[in-house]
Amino acid sequence: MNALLIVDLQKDFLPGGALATPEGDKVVAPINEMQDEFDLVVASKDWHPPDKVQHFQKWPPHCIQNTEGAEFPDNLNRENIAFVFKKGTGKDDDGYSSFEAVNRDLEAYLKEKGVTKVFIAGLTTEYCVRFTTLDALRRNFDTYVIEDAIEGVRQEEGDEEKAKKEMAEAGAQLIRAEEIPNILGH
Ligand code: VGL
Repeated sequence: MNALLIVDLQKDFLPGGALATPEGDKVVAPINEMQDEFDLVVASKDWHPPDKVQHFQKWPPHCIQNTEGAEFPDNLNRENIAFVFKKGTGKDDDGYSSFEAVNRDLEAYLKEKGVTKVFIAGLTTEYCVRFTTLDALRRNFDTYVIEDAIEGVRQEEGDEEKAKKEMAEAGAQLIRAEEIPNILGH
């Protein structure tokens, strides 16, 4: 079994949002198109309480529970999303990795369904995509990062490249969306 994991594709991370990636809106169309390829589609959301402590000293307040900024973009196809894993819900955690979700255990969920291959798309390359990918590898999933379906927050020049290199060196396969059918044997 294979799964697509859509990481933190939320309005606050899109251009105009509270913690915008400059080109985050570019990933929505490819993510819509690729969903049919997978046995399972799941998503994660950054889901912070308003009184979050340390994380909101590092970052402008974003993805606050039950606010518009925490919603998926209106043009994202949500029909196939089997479950939304919410993380960053504590007062003190950064909650960068989707595997930190507290409403359901992502690793157990995927393993119960027999998923061995995890394909990662979404936002942001340097933080939640990176931490989620490294955690997927630690949990022994065959882990693919879809390069044309992720975008960086680009705080510093070179951060995105550094993040991609770190993911590749840890064992992730960096692929392009057009390679997915081939990898899945379709
Ligand atoms: C993220 C920065 C701060 C992310 C979350 O979703 O990648 N980045 N919080």
